[in-house]
Amino acid sequence: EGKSEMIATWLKKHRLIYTGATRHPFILNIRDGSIDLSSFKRWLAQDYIFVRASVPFVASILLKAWKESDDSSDMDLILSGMAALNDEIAWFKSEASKWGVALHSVVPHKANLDYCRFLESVMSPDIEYAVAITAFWAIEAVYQESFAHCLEDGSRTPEELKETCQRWGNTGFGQFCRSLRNIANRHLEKASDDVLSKAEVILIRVLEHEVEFWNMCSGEI
Ligand code: HMH
Repeated sequence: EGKSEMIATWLKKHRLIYTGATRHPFILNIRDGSIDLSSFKRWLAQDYIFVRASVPFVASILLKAWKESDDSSDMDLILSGMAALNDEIAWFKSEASKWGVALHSVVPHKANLDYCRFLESVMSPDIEYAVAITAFWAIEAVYQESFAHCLEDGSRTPEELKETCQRWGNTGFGQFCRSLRNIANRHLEKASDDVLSKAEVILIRVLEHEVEFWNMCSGEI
């Protein structure tokens, strides 16, 4: 089995769950304009909590890159990801006030708590860089593919949601995800079979958590 494009191999193998995460009804409902605004507000509030939890997660990847990577440009890319999180947190605050969502009183739902706990487990120093960067790529790629789909020709995304879709669906973010994927592939190429199987499991876990996260936002709770 070739190791040169592990991510492509895994995406083929786990196509169903990947499509489940990137073409979830929540996203399809944004795309066809039928999204219930209370679902969108629930997503906004819950994702703010998740994005805040992503800061130490990305910081842990930066630390692993500094210790384990042979290429200093890895750190530049991860640092730009951290800077984007800073921007994103400010965006969530202004978007929430626009929609009348009170971020300080948001209670995280179970799927969100589970996902944040998973992020924390990947922060452990025991998790190899190749495994953690695979998780980081998958987390970002799901949002990129999902929201870009809402902006494609033929989509009927409501005007007031287009800015949200642009945040993750823009071409610059697409390039960022491709660069992360290249880094992941490069490190997976030289990884042991043991690390490879851990990375594959992490990838599936991310996709499952993403589906649960969308489910939580679509639900009536
Ligand atoms: C749940 N997954 C979730 N939220 C996000 N903001 C991203 C991925 C992308 O950063």
